[in-house]
Amino acid sequence: MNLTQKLIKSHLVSGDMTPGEEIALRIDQTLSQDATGTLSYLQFEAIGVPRVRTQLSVSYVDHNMLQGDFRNADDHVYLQDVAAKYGLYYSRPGNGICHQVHLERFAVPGTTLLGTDSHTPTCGGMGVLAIGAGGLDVAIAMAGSPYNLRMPRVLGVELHGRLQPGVTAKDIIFEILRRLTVKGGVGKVLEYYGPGATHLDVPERATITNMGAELGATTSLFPSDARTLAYLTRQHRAQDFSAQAPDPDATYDEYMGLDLDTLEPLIARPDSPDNVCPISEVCGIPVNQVAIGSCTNSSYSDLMTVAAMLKGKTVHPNVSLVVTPGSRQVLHMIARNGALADLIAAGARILESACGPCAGMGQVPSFNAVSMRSFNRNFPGRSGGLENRVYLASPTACAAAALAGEIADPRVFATEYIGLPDTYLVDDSGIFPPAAAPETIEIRRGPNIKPLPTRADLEETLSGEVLLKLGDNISTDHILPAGPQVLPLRSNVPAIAEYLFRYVDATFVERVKARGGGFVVAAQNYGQGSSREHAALCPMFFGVKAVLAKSFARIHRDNLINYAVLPLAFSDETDYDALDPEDQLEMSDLRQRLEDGATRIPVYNRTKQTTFETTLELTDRERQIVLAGGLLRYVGKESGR
Ligand code: MIC
Ligand code: SF4
Repeated sequence: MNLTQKLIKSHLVSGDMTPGEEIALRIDQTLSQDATGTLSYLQFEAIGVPRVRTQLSVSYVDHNMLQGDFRNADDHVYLQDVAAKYGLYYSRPGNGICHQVHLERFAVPGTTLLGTDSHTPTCGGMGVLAIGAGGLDVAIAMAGSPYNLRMPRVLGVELHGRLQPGVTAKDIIFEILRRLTVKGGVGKVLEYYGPGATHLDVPERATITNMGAELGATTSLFPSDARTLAYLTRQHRAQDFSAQAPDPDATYDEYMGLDLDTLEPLIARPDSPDNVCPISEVCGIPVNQVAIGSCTNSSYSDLMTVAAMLKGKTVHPNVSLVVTPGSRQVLHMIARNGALADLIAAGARILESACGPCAGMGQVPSFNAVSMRSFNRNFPGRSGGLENRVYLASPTACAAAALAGEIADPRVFATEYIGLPDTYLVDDSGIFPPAAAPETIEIRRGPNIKPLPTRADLEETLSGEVLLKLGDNISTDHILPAGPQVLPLRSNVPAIAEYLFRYVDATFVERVKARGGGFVVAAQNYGQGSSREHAALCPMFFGVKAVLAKSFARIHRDNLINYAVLPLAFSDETDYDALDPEDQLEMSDLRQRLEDGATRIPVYNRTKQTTFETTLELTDRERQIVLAGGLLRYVGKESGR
């Protein structure tokens, strides 16, 4: 068996390990971040379990760090109290980005990890089966239930050779994105192996598995080996190490080979992480902003390498360079060893350890600017301005651009990649353990924390108009943007719903309210990107009961089902072409069809007087969830509440 299959087998609660079949996995650890966490814990509270039933659950605060008023700080207080009361560790604001800190302090090879964030696969860099999911799925895992998913296909990625100077792990994942595109990983786990993998340190592996999210993959995975032991030992956690490797005769459902010797520095152009080309093709484009950080590339090694490149030099006068260290550990270490002073002396603007500009939280570049970022996503509007042109590249390439004032070949500027330190500085004082006397904890809830909206049982007939017709690869940033205006509303669904499709069609909310619902139509890979379940919950809140698309991204599809919004796939993709905005659609006998186990749902187009067919491939459990009006109601019905 390959490593993915081994980890699945050792955590399998039920199901058949045939690709596409539903399986249920025991979840050892969960993580959450504040922007998705508040909703997840409100749901956990609604489930009514007194204590988390995982081996370890950690609640991080890293997204909503701009405290423009009381709302974000209120969420932090709520999360701190919930953690203390229900048995979670709480990583306080300033302690770092969830994925970076989890890798440093908590991830254990050979375990399963479910997180309320799409980049949870970061810990796959350490031999963890780490999966991103909606907050409700994570709440249910915290309550001790297994996580349900379809058995993925395993794509073996065999790495040969060695990265050349100035070429980094980021370029490996760019090359894979170039080959597979943002939908090429849907339904798959990418499992890395081969001689090239043995040369990569854990932080480099984590950069690759992190950005596997941009392929739409279920997760990505490296073995746990001598490199893992070296990392854990330096984190003073050698006791957490176990070797995790595929069997010698392992086979894969699919195969890809990659030669690191010949890889060159790559870059993703606006507006998609798969719009990849060699940096040499875009050298000379003037750059206005460079941002180094995010859960993809803000490790100690990343920032040390950047600091070495900038040491004794000055950032170009036309460039604003911002640096967000990934964790307090990273910031503390570079402060002590002088690298932070080198960054400051070069003119870098140092931000706190958090997601920062990656979630659009500040540092919006100037109008029409070119921003070059070491981040993982450059979807339109994510930087805070629709007109910006955002490029993604390695920290090394970003540092080169900061010096040159234009996109430049990092090999001209690069120094050697700086590997692991002899020892990491371990200070867990920013992580609070659960309370010893949970019964004494009163949970404080700010006035912006509103109750969860619910949905009734699935209706017999759905009817309404096509409110929006969208194209391929609509991301959750299109559906419900992030940024400082919107993120403080994550625990207030009625308020955040006002931003639904704001940058795609500013009239959407007005129209959906006037009609009391309707349908959204899209093409391939609808809902790619983040795990934010608000992108499913807010449409449900306004009465959108189905999305018709050519295909769906995994996490978003699950979120739609969890809120009983039907993800209907066109059985014949050309039917998409025949639909127009304002067409009146109708789906009848729905409950009956679902109860009969039907997978084909006919849709009558009243405007055009035609009928076409959609496919609703649900597992038995998903069918029950939809009929019950969503996962929370299904769980309530199951437990007789
Ligand atoms: C993202 O990178 O898009 C986010 C912001 O981290 C999201 C989570 C969220 O929307 O809160 C993610 O990746 O899941
Ligand atoms: Fe935070 Fe950006 Fe990572 Fe999302 S991708 S968790 S916003 S750093």
